[in-house]
Amino acid sequence: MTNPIRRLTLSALVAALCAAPFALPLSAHADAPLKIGVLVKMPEQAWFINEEKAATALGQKEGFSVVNIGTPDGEKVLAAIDNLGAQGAQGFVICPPDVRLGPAIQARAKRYNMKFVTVDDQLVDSNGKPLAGVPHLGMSAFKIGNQVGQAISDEMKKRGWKPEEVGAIRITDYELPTAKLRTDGATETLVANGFKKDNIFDAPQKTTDDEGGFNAASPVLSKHPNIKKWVIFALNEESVLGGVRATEQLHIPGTDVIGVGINGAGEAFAEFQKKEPTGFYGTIAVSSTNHGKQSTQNLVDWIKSGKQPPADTQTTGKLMTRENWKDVRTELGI
Ligand code: FCA
Repeated sequence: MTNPIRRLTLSALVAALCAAPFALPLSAHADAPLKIGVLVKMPEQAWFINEEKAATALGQKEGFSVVNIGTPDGEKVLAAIDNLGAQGAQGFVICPPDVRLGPAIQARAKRYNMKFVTVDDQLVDSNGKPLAGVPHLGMSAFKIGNQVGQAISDEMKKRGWKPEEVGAIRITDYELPTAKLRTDGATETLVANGFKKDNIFDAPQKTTDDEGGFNAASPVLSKHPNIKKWVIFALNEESVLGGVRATEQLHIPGTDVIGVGINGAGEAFAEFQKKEPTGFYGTIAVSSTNHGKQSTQNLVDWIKSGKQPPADTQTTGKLMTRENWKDVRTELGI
């Protein structure tokens, strides 16, 4: 059997050699300019690209450097922390690929004496409770979900849809607490506005992106060919767009679909710029720029002053549609 301690030491050494062959030894970093990492679970998603950009821009303005690393799984997260440690980084902002990595991430950060904060997805401990001592910044998930439900209800009314003829595809990720809160919030408001509970169908997703949304929604649609009008909601607009693409594949007209997402990033903008409206009606936009900037600022202040950031900061959102998306985008600085 390999000695785990020896293996860890070796892997840290290898990471150090590969990542920063010219880096100074750890002890010499005390006076070096501040360096931090930004680790995101889906580096290809517009939301996370914006967050990284905002962190980098803040660093340029305030004189610290930012290393952006895509970390789609647990192994990549731990390797990224080793890499950062070898480079003498003093902390990182992370949106983890799995919130249950909490204790593992905390242990690895401690090894390098690094501070870290979470953004968007809050890490949990072995009991499923928010990881203590790790400041978090994320959406006010349930309330934003309520806004999704309200936007769908308002648009259903505007189109004169009768509740009994409409089905809902609820694209879910119940392993991610913020995702569950968002879809629970949407459900609560829909039902309060008269949506039929029995007409809400769960579509569990494997990944929180377009593909995950498409693959989750398709079987629900094929199971209910008698339902002609659909509303679609999920934790984010990428998943909802996947669901909308699934309705298009079955030739359900866009006028018979009301999809409302969450995020307000690049994909929604592209959709709003299409000549003809699609089934993607709108999205609750939240400022990804602010998420990236504020969480980075919190971390850097903490490193510099020793003052721990607030335990849980919750941000708000605004409905963005084809009609107002440019204004909302400017307003939120996205
Ligand atoms: C989660 C989602 C992202 C974004 C973020 C704020 O991480 O997967 O799309 O909504 O929360």
